[in-house]
Amino acid sequence: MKVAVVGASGAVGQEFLKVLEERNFPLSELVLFGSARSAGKVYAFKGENITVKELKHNDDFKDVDIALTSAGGGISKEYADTITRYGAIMIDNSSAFRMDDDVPLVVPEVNPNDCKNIPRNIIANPNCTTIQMVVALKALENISHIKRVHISSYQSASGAGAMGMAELEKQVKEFAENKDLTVEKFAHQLLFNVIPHVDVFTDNGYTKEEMKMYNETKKIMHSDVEVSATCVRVPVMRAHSEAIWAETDREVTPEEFRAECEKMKGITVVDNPDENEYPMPFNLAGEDDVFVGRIRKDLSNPNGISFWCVSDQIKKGAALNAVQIAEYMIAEGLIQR
Ligand code: 2RA
Repeated sequence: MKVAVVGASGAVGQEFLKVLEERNFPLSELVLFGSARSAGKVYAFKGENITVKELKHNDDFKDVDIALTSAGGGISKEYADTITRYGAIMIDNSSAFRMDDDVPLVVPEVNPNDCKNIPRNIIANPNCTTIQMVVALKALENISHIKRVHISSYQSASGAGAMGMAELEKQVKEFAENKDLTVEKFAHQLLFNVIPHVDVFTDNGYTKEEMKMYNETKKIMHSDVEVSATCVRVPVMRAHSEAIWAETDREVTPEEFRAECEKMKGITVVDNPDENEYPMPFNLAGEDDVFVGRIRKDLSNPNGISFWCVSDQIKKGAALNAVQIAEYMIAEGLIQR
C-alpha cells in the first residue's frame, strides 16, 4: 500500500506517523503533504527521512492507495477530488463530509460495515468527543437500546491542535514568570479555568461541538438516540474525559454493563473506587483504548446508567481511529493493490 498523510506537520498528522509505525502498518511507501509553509520539513519514519511535499492540484495521488487527511475542512473540500480521482481512499479527519449521506462516518468498533459502501471514495473520521462516547455506548446498546444520552465533556487543549497545547504550556510558563498570560487560541485563559465553550455557538444555544455529538452519534449508531451535550474545555494537555448518563429501553445493571465493556475490544474498564481507581486523562495520554469507569445506577432514572470515560483525543479520537478504518478495509479486501 502506498499511503499519503495530508497535514503532516499538524498534531494529528504527526500522530499518524507514530501510529503507522507503532502498528507496523503494511505500507510500501509513505508520502507526506502539507501547506506551502510546511513543505520542505523533514520527518523520520522507520529510520528514514521523509520530506513534506506541498499539496497541489496535480497527479501526486495517482498511485496512492490510502490518504489520511487532517488539514482542516476547507482543504479537505478543496482537494477531495484531486486526492480520490485515481482511486485513492481518503480517510478524512475534518468535519467537511461527516454528515453527507454518501460518505460513511465510521468507528471500527461500532459500524465497520459502513466502510463497504463508499461511492465517493471518502470515509469520514468522526469528531474526537463522539468517537470515545460511541465506543462506550456500543457496549450498552449491545444489552438494551439506548433512548437518550446526556453528556458533559472535559476536553483537553489538544483538541485545538498543536497551537492549543502550545498555548496552555505558554500560560504555565508565563504564570510562573509573573507575566500577563497570552490568550489567542481559546476564548479565555485556560490555565486554572474551565471554559464551557468548544467551537462556535449555533442558533439553538448549543455549540457546533455539542451538535456534532448530537448528529454524529445518530449516524454512526444508526439510531434514533437523543443526545444532549455540554462541551467544556479544561486545562489538560491531551486526553478528553466525559461524564455520561444514558437511558435504555430496559433496566441495565451496572454489573451487566461492566461485563459487556470488559468483553468489548477497544474498551478497558478501570473501576475500583475502593482503591481510588478510575480513568484519568493524566495517566492515559498515548493509550489506544477508551477507558471506562465510575459505572453506577443513575439514581434519577430507573432505566438509567451513569459512567465516566477517558480517551486520548489525538490517538483514538483522531489518528488511530482513521488507521483502524484503513486496517479494517485491508483485512476485508476493500482496498486492494
Ligand atoms: C476539540 N473536538 O476538542 C475538538 C477537536 N476536534 O476542540
